Amino acid sequence: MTAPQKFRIAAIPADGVGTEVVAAGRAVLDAIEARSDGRVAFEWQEFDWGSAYYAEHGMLMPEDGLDALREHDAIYFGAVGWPTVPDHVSLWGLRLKICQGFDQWANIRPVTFLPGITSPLRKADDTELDWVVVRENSEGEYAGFGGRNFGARGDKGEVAVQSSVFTEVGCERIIRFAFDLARTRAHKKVSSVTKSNAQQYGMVLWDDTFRRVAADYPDVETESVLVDAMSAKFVLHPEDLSVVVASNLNADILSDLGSALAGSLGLAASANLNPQRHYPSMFEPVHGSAPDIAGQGVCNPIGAIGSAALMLEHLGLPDEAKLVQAAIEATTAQGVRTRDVGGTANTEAVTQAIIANLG
Ligand code: GGG
Repeated sequence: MTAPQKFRIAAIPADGVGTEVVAAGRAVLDAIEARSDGRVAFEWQEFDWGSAYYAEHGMLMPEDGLDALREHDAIYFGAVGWPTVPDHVSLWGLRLKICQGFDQWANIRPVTFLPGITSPLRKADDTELDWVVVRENSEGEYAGFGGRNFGARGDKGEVAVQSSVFTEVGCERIIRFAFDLARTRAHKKVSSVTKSNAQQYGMVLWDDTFRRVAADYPDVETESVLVDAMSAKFVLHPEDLSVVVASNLNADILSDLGSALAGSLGLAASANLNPQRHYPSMFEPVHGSAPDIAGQGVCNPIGAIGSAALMLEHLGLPDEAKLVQAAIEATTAQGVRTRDVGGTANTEAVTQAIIANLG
């Protein structure tokens, strides 16, 4: 027997339901390893970073945390955010620190209908929807530039400035990424989303770059749409979309809308990619830590398990990725569903059904 292909995975469950869904994803990957007849092995290292770590150490992850992650082949993340820590502190202290520290500039968020799941957009199991929201993940509204100053707090004299940063390099790389992705799909179309009528510098640079890059892809249909109009289009003409590329904030909002239209935020998977592979990429469900249901064992594990499938694809295991995706679809088709998508099954039951459906 040949030696197994080993993959070093860093697991960061972090906060709330993050611990539950990472455990679910790991169980599915353990099952993939077990059925590989020794061909594939995942070497896990789990990090206890997040809001509980902050309570003890005053930071969400250690100063040298990125060094600890650097040697891994991928990072499997849960969710960050807990009521004891201000949301901007936890987000910037962990998720964004990793995304920006490892230049994971492409955040891929597929939005599809799963069998048996209905939604505000899908009343019956007879329509299809297949989009990928491509989120610029390194700059834009999340550049982190700004400050609060002037006037003592309490006298209403304070001023806050939050600047967006759009670089031509940053715009071009994510737009090219979207076009390259569109070329691999049946519906070869890229919709670019900005609010460039109001954001007259950075988002006009984005639009100009989009037009310039589009000229290199004459085989791909294009459109440039303002974010308000795109929100309406998501609801009214979903069949007209394929790849949707947008800035950090706009894409975050649109992908939540997309996953709600597909049935639940709990279904949405994502990959934070460093496409040059200089650093590890990170895979996580789109949803947050959901403190209202954390610890009850009822959250939907499909977003996290779908993210594990994206990780398998990234690691060069496309057959295993397809197997996991097919097992998710078989499970929802059987009606084994958590309560956010109208079912009664708990997290464990859905996870075990997916494992059983791996065959
Ligand atoms: N698993 C995703 C997650 O933990 N998200 C937390 C969050 O607040 N994200 C906001 C953002 O990344 O824009």
